[in-house]
Amino acid sequence: MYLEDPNGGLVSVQTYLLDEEKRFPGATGRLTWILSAITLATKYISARCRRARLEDILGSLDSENVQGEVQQKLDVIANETLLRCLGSRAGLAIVASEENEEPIILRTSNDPERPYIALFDPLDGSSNIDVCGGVGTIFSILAHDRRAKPMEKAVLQPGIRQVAAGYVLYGPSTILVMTTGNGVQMFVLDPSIGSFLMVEKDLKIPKACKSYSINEAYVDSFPEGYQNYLAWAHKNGYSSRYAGAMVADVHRTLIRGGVFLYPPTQSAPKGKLRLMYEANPMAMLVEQAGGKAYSGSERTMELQPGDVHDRVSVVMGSPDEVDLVLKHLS
Ligand code: AHM
Ligand code: MG
Repeated sequence: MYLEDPNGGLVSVQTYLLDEEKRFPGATGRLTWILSAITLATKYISARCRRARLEDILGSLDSENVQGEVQQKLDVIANETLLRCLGSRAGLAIVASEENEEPIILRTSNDPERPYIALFDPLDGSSNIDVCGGVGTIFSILAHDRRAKPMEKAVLQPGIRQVAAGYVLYGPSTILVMTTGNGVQMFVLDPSIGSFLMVEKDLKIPKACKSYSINEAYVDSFPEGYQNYLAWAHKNGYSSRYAGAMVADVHRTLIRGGVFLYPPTQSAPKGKLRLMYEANPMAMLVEQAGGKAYSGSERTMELQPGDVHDRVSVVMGSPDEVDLVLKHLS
């Protein structure tokens, strides 16, 4: 059910953001304008995902992305859509995508009118689209650091410096979950009016839930602590849920509780997921909802990235469940 404002009006994502701006007397509206580029792009991506089979845009291309991974046709469409929508917005100095080798500098001048950086994973879990499974877009907004030299290095900031983060899940409905550092809000796209409407304000993750989300097929190549945790969970009445798309798995974890894990493996010794495009924005959401997010023994959002495509291990979710995992890792 839609939430209403005190006057009985619907709360769209734009209404919410304009209201949020009022909390900051000096607000310029630039962040709102950037976030509205993301809602525009994701509405378009949502429509393309829904028609993917009909438009023959399922499956992979012959090309690989910067990380040597096969690109899906929709990866490329989603990436171009976000770059097009964000690239024209005043307020952005740099845009970085999981699909592009280098961050894109939108203005080489250190223009003070462009105080933000946007990073995104355009279509996370994209191979799920072929089987009509959930996929999503993940985004992170940082304040631009104009002192950085060369300028691309300005993106290399720890997650605690994010000013906004969120994801859009393209599932049975299209859902936007986001934070600007003042709690987590959830919106559902009403396709009949083309607008994201608020359905939950200040979302909180359950404190505990006996559920874990992990690709357990790799158990033999996880470090011992994760193997011990899983053996302990088996004996203690846990259930397992894994969609294979981080957005879908973290969304379920936020709503139902539990823990989402992607440990280091022999083939990905640092972990598979990307710190800046996936782990940090999800960590900000989970923490803002009252949960915890760690990479090994370190809080994910305190890690200093060395490269924009850095990978990390991930343990995030309900605070009590994350503590139980960490206990087995120590
Ligand atoms: P992608 O960004 O290339 O789609 O990869 C990230 C995805 C995540 O959505 C998901 O959690 C993970 O890869 C699944 O990996 P695996 O198939 O190894 O379980
Ligand atoms: Mg991804």
